[in-house]
Amino acid sequence: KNTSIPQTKTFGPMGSIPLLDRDTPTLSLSELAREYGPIYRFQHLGGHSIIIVTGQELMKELEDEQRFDKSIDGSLQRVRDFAGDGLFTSRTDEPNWRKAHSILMPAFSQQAMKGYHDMMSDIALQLVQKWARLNPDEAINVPEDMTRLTLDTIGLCGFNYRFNSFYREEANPFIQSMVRALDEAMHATTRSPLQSKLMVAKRKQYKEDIESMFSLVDKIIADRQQQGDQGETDLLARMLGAADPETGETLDNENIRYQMITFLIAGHETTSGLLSFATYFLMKNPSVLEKARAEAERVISGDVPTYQEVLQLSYVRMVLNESLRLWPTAPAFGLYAKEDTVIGGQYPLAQGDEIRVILPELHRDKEAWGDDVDEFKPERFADPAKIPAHAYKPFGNGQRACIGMQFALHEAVLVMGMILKHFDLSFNGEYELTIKQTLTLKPDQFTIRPKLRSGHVPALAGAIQSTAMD
Ligand code: FDE
Repeated sequence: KNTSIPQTKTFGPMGSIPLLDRDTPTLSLSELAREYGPIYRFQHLGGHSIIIVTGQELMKELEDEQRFDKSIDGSLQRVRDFAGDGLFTSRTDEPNWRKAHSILMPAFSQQAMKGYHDMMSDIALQLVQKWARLNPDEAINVPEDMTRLTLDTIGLCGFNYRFNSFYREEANPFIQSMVRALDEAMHATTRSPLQSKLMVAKRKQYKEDIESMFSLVDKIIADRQQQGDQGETDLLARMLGAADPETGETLDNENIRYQMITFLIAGHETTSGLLSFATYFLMKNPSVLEKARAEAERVISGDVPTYQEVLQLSYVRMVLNESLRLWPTAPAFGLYAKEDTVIGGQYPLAQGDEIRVILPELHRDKEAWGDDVDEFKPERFADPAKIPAHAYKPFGNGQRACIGMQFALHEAVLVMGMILKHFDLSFNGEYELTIKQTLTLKPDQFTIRPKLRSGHVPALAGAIQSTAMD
């Protein structure tokens, strides 16, 4: 028997929008799930509605790719203004999705991480050396430094380009444009068309930001094409050279531009948020911190872990997994029904219905995780067979899941291992966790005082040596 889906309160033409905190819409949707349950209909502007899902039983059904596919609506549709038909923002039926997916999958395999390891170490050392050289009264803004790290890492591994963010006080101009454009893409969806028209200055800024992103990446592409193949093994080399095994075609320059912007967006905000939350959780949970540190000390022989040692940091990896459970930094993904169907044995969906899976709530489903859902317990991930897969989707689902997962985890384990080995961490005064949302989540205003544990500043010489011994 069919039941209708619970529906949120509405406010005339504004629909249910007034129920959202515009700066943290995903957190508001999480809270509404506590009121309306694991499935509810949220009324958007102009009679458009989306179905919010936050429970594992329903998620299990949404995994069926015969009936559901990734949807590109709302903010993602806006992000297409600058990420075009790149992997993240293309529909599954657009030719460039499958083409780029086949061409780029090998570049993100566990095996491929060997090729990025030294570049990742290079940037990780920049962070560690900065922290090692602080004066005793200086504090570090964690999300800011993690963003420097992750942006520089994807820049170097992706395009052999150095943003050199550790040499700048202000965020790199490219990042300023990107952050503003993402912020605009998020906020624009909760504005009426009239409100948007009135925001002339915002629109002008948005246009300029997009142009400046395009001009940076187009220049990198042009420079590389001019210079010719010099044996680079980065993503750009693969995009310029590799052909799709199915069609024999390569990616065109416009699509490469979109992929580069996509990797810069997807590869740095999400991973920097992950590292920031993980740092926070370690500091809040001293017994976890001690266990992770003991592992880092046992496993990492030099100043910088080798590729093999990163694979051995399994507890650190569990810490990151648990951090992604409580605060998945890409906090939601969208699907649509490909046909009329029923889910949960009772909720009818019409073809084209839009669904949004809200991860912070899904990851707190008590039926899946137990009553201690709000506690930080990396041990939940000790046995892969015991992870409730339908209630854990920090990297999305199915064929449209994150292509950068191994990349993000290798980078994050490497850096966390080094931080654990080399620093004692303390909060810079009182800190109460608050969440900042752009399209991704991060801890807001989170500052710490790292203190070098030995008198010795970790050095690149150690890194080269330890890699050579591998
Ligand atoms: C994707 C992704 C996802 C899905 C989304 C949807 O569905 O909408 C998710 C959830 C994610 N991703 C998440 C994440 C987290 C982290 C830390 C990350 N992520 C990282 C990264 C890095 C890189 C490079 C990346 N990432 C990338 C990416 C891409 C390209 C994508 C799309 C795919 C397809 O094909 O679709 C993603 N990522 Fe991520």
